[in-house]
Amino acid sequence: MEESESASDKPRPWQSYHTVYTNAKAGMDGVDKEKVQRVVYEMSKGSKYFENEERKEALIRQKIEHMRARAAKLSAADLSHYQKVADKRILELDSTRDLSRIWLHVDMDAFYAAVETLSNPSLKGKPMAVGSMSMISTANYEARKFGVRAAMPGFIARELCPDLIFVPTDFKKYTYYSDLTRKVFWDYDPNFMAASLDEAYLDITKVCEERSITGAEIAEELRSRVHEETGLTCSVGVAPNRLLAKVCSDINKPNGQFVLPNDRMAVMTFISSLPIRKIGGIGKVTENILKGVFGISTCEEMLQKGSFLCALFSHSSSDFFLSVGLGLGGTDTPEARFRKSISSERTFSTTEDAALLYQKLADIAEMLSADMQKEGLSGRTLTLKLKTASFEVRTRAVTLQKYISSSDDILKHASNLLKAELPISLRLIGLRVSHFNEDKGGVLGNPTQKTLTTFFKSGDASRRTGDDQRSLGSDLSDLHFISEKETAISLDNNETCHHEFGDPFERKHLSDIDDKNCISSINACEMEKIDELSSNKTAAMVNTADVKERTTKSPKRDLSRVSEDDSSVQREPEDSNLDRLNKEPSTSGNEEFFSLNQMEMLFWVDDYKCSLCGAELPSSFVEERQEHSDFHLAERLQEEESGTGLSSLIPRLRIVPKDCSGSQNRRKKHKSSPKQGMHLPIDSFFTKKSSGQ
Ligand code: TTP
Ligand code: MG
Repeated sequence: MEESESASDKPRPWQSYHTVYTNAKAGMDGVDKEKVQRVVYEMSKGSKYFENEERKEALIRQKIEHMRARAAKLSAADLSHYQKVADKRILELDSTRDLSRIWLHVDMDAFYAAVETLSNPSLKGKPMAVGSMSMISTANYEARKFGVRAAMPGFIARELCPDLIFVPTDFKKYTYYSDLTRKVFWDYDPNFMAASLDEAYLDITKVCEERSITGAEIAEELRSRVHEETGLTCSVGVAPNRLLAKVCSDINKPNGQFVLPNDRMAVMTFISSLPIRKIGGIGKVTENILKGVFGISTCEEMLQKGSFLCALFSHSSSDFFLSVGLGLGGTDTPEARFRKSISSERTFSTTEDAALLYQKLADIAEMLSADMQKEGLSGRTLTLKLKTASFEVRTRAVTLQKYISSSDDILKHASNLLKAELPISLRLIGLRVSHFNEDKGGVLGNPTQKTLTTFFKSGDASRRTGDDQRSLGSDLSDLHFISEKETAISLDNNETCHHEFGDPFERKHLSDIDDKNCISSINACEMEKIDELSSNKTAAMVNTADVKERTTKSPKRDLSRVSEDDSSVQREPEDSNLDRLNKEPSTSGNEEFFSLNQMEMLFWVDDYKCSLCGAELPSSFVEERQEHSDFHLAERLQEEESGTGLSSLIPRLRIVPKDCSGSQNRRKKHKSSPKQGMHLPIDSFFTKKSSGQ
């Protein structure tokens, strides 16, 4: 009894040490969380990385105290006033609820790991991770049982799971499989929004209506089609908006689905007990602050604490929190004015009757023409999409001398395209017109560029971003359509599309508060600082865009201009954080900060590879990217301290041991950390690696 008491009295410092990789992912429910935290803590302890994490934690604690003090100062009259403000805002927000759309979020299961297992079936059933000793991209579900997960340094993962097999990343392979999945997504929503290589948002409202079929049935069908096409499994969430659909896709992972009906009560019940961290846009810092200051753990509590939220946060942040409490999220589809194409398609019972096929074509041409005329569009490229009885998808396109919009013109050229394919047995015909007449159609020459410029200049970044995002959504889907055979282009563009998702609150919230950027999130909580932060951020973004511009010269990149510009926005967290690190007064007074110039060296080559070490980290993994830049920050500090200084600023590819058996690394570990005994300080690992090059 005495013994157990003293054991439980022992300090457990690891309990308050959280990094992105101590946060559970799907498949980690039964994991001994405390053990993982302890291992991570002990292996990081004493390193600069660790110190940096602790510094961030200290800033959060400071922020929490500061906000608590501000909350305590609110008088009864203040609170009653803000309660009225909150009640009014809740009603207003609730009145914007749109239950008319059905959104589907699809996310591949253990994507990179599953692809690797497909090409090497001997990996099946064994714990494995894709990545290297310094960084893991993902782990399969067997490895997750040990607490191993994406973004975790590989040497920590091996400590948690000594039998872990490491497989190096092969991005081309993942791109190939991603493209196969996208062909399936396209069939359900040609304007689908790819959020990363392995995830996408689809508006399935139309397909459900046309086929008189439920969202659940579409989800089943889509999952089995993805499996047929790729041999991989995915999980799906169906909900009235994108924010909820994403939460839902994670519920029955792997190889499962969860449907939230388009019903207000169902949404409110669902959201009532949902932990806030499950919401995209609420990361570690926001979670800590909301919990620490207001005791908010579930989405419903956002509404209960509405008066405090309205009193202490900016409008956009409090709007975001309240809409989370109401289960609201983005439901809109790309706006026509930014469209680069317009399409119409029809699915029918398989037929090879040519007369019937021409009749279908005429109907579709009629519908398309009507839509185009409604929006005042005319275009020069006509694309015919056919899906054969055996589900093969073919596209045929023609670019004309003149712009067309009438059903007669559309039908004439579409018939020529179809004629060349006959005889054929089809189950779907689609027509798409692109290459719009800019004078007539109100479509900007380069909408993305213009809107991004506006974004940079704008003080009202959140609203503008919403517009940008929409423009990206439609541009990208268009390119995706055109480029069924041009994987690289389609990938680049779809890859960036994740900006689209989320409502304006979410975006604004992400840029202000999320823990992908500890420093900005802390400042963001102070309403008075928000504007200043936006302008810092803007400067950092422009700066990075320049860097990127200078480093991407290949002709192909021009085609993916959309993604380049956009990626500057994606890098915003790292850069703005680093920029701010430079400008923020240090809390301890004697901390070292890197100059922006130095940290500009860290950017994402082709939008997924770290310029400093070559680690592959897709842009949608905002938090993980933040962790990764912190990783380099700590590395720099370590090198500066040990005298290697600026040499580390030269971009290089980290040499990852081919043999991942770990013996070599273990030797290094012991050698490099004699005082630590069992522990491997992260920096020793870095130092060893650097010196080994
Ligand atoms: P996720 O969808 O987050 O993870 P996953 O598909 O491996 O597993 P699951 O969805 O079943 O939970 O990420 C998709 C891919 O993106 C992942 O396979 C590898 C890559 N990735 C990274 O490269 N680094 C990261 O930090 C993360 C989280 C993912
Ligand atoms: Mg996934």
